[in-house]
Amino acid sequence: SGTYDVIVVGMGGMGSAACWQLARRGLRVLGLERFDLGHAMGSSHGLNRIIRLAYFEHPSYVPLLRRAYELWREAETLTREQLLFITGSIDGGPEGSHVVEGSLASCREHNLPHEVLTAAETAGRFPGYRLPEDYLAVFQPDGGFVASERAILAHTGLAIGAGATIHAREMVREISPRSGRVVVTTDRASYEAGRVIVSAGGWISDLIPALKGKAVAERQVLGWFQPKVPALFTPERFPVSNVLTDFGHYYQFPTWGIPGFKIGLYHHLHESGHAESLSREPTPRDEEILRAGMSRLFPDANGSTLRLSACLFTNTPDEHFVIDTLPGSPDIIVASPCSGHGFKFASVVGEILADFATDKRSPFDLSLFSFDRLAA
Ligand code: PYC
Repeated sequence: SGTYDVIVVGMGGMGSAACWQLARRGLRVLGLERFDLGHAMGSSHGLNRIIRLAYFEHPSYVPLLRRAYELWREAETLTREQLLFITGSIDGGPEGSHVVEGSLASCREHNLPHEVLTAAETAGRFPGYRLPEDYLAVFQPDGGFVASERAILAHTGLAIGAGATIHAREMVREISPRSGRVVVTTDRASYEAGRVIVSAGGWISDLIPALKGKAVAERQVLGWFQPKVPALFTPERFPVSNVLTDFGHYYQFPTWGIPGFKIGLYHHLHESGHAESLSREPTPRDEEILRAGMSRLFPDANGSTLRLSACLFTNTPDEHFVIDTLPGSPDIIVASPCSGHGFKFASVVGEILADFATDKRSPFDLSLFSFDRLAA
């Protein structure tokens, strides 16, 4: 048992960053994680996640991204570990598709350096890419990837260094507001805090019932393959990308860490359900669907399988995040249904959550992420 200023439930990308940001402000912080720290059951394993400024999902993410880059760099300086790797990013698809147009809208609204390339120009410049001939690619030089597994450990280390207490292998059963405080009951003890941040990813609706049916876990599979022409898929020659095609929305990374080309298919096989019910065991069908995209878009990567790994998206109906206080319980702060595109923001979301928990007005427009919109 114990009393804290803030308890953070879920030590993934967002939770670990929030613990650091709160502890560095001098607050008494407890971070709770039901699995091991840096586990492979959630949404951040598989070494890295894309970061990109040309945000096709909506231009209002761009100011958050700028701050996210700064905070990733600050964490790197403090931990002396590289977390951010810049390769450039590509958003590809048919002219007029939401990936290409959305990316351009963010570039134009926020004055981001970018180039629009034809498929032939893309292949000339980045020869791992073989986009269909009538496709366009928006190249933005600031894109790249965040070392997500490393980042969770780095944020947690910074949090501990700043005085936070972290308990892994402790499962939260209940979060209940009680006379101006919040009581958190776990399978081991019960704690009290002024504020509770719930960043429990795929498990969030178990703890926040108002999110049932609005934050739904989805199985996602990532694959690493031995490239047939390895030199085309190094971080120097292969920008990260999202490519929308009529056979799926694929996203890919250069070789890094695991010595293979990494590829995923957005919404994979559309398998949604409770986080516990979704298989983490990859199947031949998972591999087949990744190869279907790789063989057409990146044929020189399409070699033998090195690793397949299942993780979770936690999807809202409009695929925007939830970062807000819980309606009717202002001491409970909710963050994490990030619909598969949240990790890159973890650093800035940690800061935003710390602002919420300390009644500091966030400098960002967060209206896209309000809880209330989910009721509509
Ligand atoms: O943020 O680029 C991204 C991404 C691709 C797939 C999931 N997230």
